[in-house]
Amino acid sequence: MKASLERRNLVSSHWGIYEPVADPATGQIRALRGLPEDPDPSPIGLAMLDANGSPLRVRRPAVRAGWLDRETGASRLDTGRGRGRGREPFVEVPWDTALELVAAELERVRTAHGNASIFGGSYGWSSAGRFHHAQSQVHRFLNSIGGYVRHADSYSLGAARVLMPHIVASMDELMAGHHGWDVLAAHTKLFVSFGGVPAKNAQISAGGTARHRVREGLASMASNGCRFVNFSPVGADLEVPGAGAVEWVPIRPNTDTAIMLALACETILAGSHDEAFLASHCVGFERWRDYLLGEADGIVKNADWAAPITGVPARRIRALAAEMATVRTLVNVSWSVQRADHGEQPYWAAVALAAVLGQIGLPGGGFGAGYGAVNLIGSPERRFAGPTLPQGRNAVSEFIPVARIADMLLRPGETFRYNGGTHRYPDIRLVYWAGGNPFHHHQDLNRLARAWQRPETIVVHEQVWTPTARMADIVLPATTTLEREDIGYSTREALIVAMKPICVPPGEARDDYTIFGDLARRLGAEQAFTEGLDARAWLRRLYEDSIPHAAAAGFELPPFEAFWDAGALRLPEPAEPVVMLGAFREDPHAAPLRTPSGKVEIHSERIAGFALADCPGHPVWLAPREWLGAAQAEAYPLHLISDQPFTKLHSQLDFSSYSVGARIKGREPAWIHPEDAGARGIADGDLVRVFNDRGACLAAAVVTDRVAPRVVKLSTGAWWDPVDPGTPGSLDKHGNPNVLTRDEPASTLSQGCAAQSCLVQIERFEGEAPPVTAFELPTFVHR
Ligand SMILES: Nc1nc2c(c(=O)[nH]1)N[C@H]1C(S)=C(S)[C@@H](COP(=O)(O)OP(=O)(O)OC[C@H]3O[C@@H](n4cnc5c(=O)[nH]c(N)nc54)[C@H](O)[C@@H]3O)O[C@H]1N2
Ligand SMILES: Nc1nc2c(c(=O)[nH]1)N[C@H]1C(S)=C(S)[C@@H](COP(=O)(O)OP(=O)(O)OC[C@H]3O[C@@H](n4cnc5c(=O)[nH]c(N)nc54)[C@H](O)[C@@H]3O)O[C@H]1N2
Ligand SMILES: [Mo]
Repeated sequence: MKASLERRNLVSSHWGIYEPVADPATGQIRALRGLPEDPDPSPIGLAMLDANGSPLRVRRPAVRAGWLDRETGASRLDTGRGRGRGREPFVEVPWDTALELVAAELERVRTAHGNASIFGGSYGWSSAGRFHHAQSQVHRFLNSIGGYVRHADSYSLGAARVLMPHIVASMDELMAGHHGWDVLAAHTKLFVSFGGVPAKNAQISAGGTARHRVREGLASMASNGCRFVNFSPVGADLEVPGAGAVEWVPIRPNTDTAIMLALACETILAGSHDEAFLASHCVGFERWRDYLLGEADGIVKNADWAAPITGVPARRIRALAAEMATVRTLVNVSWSVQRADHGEQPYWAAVALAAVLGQIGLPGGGFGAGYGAVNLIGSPERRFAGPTLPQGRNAVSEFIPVARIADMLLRPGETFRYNGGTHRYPDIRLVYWAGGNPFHHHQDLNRLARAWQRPETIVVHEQVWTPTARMADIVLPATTTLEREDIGYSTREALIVAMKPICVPPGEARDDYTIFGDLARRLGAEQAFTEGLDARAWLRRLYEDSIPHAAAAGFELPPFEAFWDAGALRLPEPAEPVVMLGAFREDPHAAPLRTPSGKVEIHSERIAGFALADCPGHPVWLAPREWLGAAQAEAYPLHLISDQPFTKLHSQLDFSSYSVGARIKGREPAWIHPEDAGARGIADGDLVRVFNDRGACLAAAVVTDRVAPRVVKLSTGAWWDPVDPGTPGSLDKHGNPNVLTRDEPASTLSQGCAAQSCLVQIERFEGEAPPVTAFELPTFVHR
């Protein structure tokens, strides 16, 4: 079967694939529009074009004044070296000067301290395009000069990525393997979700969505008679057209595990568990059953036990358990529930509950891990990895779990546990970031700001003056996807796009590849990095290297020229519907899982062997350190949910008209329940101060009963905007929830991001509010 050429001119982005619209008179591109065949294009990407020419673009290489002085000997490296970050002005310098400075500094650091003193993790979403993917580029570059300290896992799925391979399958395998929406529509009668199926999140898929499927998928399930039960602190997480399709059960945040334990316990007490499936496809059921029935601790984990923990009435849990045992049921957990203290537990409990129901591997039954998290989940399209840039070999073995960056900077030499092993934090002298925004994404930003003072040098490639760029020593201006050639493709989508530039780079912005190529030459690694190829030659190489993978996926790709000339390629329709773990269900001996036993591990000998108090050998209820049941809830009686934003991808395009237009009084909206607002004299639209011991930010109240009482929802995405950057505890004027979140791991198993375990207080903001300055340029001085 052949992929078919389509003669089109398309723009690919994380928000989807768009068509540029040219002015008929001038031929100039003046707007973007959604793909005509996409039933639900995302409005976010439409703003990409106007944001491209923003005054916030980094136009020339810039160096922090204090860092330059240090270079010329005016200040010493070892005295308060990073204190000026985010405070001092920048000096713009010519490209040659900037490249000389960066190359010399890399050379000095690697010679004096070794490559294990360079942190190059560069976490973040970069941009669409398989070649100019900034994070891949920086990794390849640093590998070519001797390696760097990398990061493991992601903020998205820190706990799940470590846990799931031990008990069922890797997250990559599962993400590609979810039942297709067509399978759900045909078979699923009851869809029980923890954290919803947020269509707002499925606007996104890394690389370029051709068809946004979540709303149509949910609608076709509902019209086939599926009912939805959504345990969530936020009702808006699951919206399906049609009256009565969704039952929202408000739940106390971070208590999902208790509901799942109770559902399993009630199923077992009723004798409705699937003993045959548990015996043939699972190990460790008896150990878990004993725990659920309270054999050791005398506590039966039934519905009456779960009710006071979760705030969900016992009879609702019991009735649901009875229903789940009789109809084709899917248990879905959002990614957010594992981004919490003990985040492994709801994932393990969901798998174990699905095992008790005995529907794993049946069409439309079992468990799901993130329907709605990104458009990829539930895609019926072919499985093809697509063209990928080889990153080379990293000669440095040191790494950190991604969300431990502040710990690494603050505690060099100290040990940490990870996935059963013990490792040591390296001593970082130089931080290199391209394609991410840690001063948006990391928890407890005031703590990160302190940790960030420690390295000797921080280099950032950026398109715009983000908070992270402002906190750097050397900022190099990067191009955007609209300004360069690339190949756009998102896994499990049907279109591969030949991305052609539609804008001219502003100022002196350069491609990350060009920048790294120039640095590699200065450091004697040009051949290793570029292999003598220019960007176009790389596109051809990546494309041609993917031809055998396409063949393995059952289709043929045309020659590169034909693809490039036509502009787009459509992959053939998939051969068969995707049924998650169907082959394993059919024959667990012929298609075993890659777990130690080859089966679903309800109890894991391996994890039990790690002897971790915060992640024992089977799913358990462990109260989070910070939740509404904790002692701190007296001072901070509201649980903060910092979810993904509706109007942008993380911090990207925060300054766009679309994102700014959704602000209230220039601040990020904070959803609060009418009872909680009323008790505090807060009216809809009021400016509020959200605070705890770690920090405070301004936001604007949206008073709504779409959040549960005692829950505040403040989405991520606002560029951190402290009154006094660099001063711990400084008020953030814009509404970035990460000034409030805790910088503690989910557990010592995964060390995953646990942003969703966070308590706050909120009050009306009285008086004159300081203006938002996040979208002003930093100060520049001439030298
Ligand atoms: N528009 C948009 N879409 C995105 C992104 C974006 O930035 N913007 N980011 C993308 C990325 S990188 C990722 S990793 C995914 C993340 O996907 P998710 O992690 O699933 O997304 P969130 O929006 O953080 O959370 C989904 C919902 O879970 C609920 N929730 C939070 N805590 C709890 C809890 O303790 N229990 C229960 N039952 N529910 C809870 C919240 O109400 C929240 O609205 O989203 C992707 N999609
Ligand atoms: N409280 C809380 N915090 C969270 C989360 C949460 O749920 N709650 N979610 C977490 C999750 S799941 C994620 S994925 C992270 C998001 O992590 P972030 O790092 O915040 O993600 P982005 O905003 O996508 O950052 C990408 C940056 O790269 C830049 N960039 C884009 N393209 C290019 C390019 O071609 N070259 C260069 N040099 N730069 C480029 C963009 O301008 C942008 O600044 O946030 C995490 N933080
Ligand atoms: Mo993510």
